[in-house]
Amino acid sequence: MFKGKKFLVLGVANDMSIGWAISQALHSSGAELAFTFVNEAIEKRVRPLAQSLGCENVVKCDVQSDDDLTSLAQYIESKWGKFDGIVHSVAYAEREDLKNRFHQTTRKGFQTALDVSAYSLIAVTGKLLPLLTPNSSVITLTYLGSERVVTNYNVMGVAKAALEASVRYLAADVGEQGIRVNALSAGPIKTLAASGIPKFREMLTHFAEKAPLKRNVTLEDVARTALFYLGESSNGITGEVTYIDCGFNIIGM
Ligand code: NAD
Ligand code: 0WE
Repeated sequence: MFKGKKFLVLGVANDMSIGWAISQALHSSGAELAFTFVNEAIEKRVRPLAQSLGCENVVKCDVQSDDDLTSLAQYIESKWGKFDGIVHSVAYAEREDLKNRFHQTTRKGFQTALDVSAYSLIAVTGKLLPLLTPNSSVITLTYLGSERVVTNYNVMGVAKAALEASVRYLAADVGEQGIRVNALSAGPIKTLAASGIPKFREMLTHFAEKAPLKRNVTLEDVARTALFYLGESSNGITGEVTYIDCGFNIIGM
């Protein structure tokens, strides 16, 4: 289905990452991949994972660095020339901002969360735009905390609101080049980004009790929907935020 197609994946940290689940699904469907890492600690995990798919395309990109974004574009151009899509699976807020009261969010914490988690989608898409083929697809990962208050999600909720709005403005902007931009809003999954979040286990239990499907969301659930949005099955869809949440968001009481 994706034979001969090439996708860049940002945000694989380990074998539990949502980005990795999407990468495995893409690989199984015949796609060629490239991966980025933010620092050396993550590089040590990403390289072996990439190699397990027979992939040598691994490059540093801290999305807070304009130089890294420029060298990422140069790397992709040298390896591939043109390519077919981007999986943006990156988010970060300072730990204190996911623990303190929301009114204690610092200017620095706000800037970091919004820069890494929202602006990076604009920057990455913009830098790579000349290399994206017509009919290519960009996806990003978001969370319900953008539109509903989720205890402790705090400034990340503000960042995800900015990310989802950016998806709409990007979709409107790059649509004339035949490029689509969509967000997948996943329910809670125990990944690295979820580790160390107080009471995450309890959140998963609550979610599985309340969600219409009476279970938690799996990495495979997200990966399957990601393939739909990355491929031609979704050719008429852009600027959307799609829930992959076992129906959790529809419940009032
Ligand atoms: P993860 O920790 O595996 O992935 C987050 C990635 O962001 C890591 O690879 C990390 O290295 C990367 N990153 C952080 N700062 C960066 C920077 N400055 N430059 C480049 N990369 C940077 O966790 P995950 O749960 O797979 O998260 C992936 C995406 O899914 C995030 O956008 C997250 O908000 C979103 N999401 C997660 C859940 C969940 O419950 N796990 C639910 C909905 C949405
Ligand atoms: O987007 C996320 C997590 C994003 C995240 C996680 C961390 C933990 C480690 C961003 N930055 C950091 N910084 C760190 O230092 N999710 C959707 C998962 C998540 O995180 C929560 C959640 C859910 C769900 C935090 C509080 C409440 C719910």
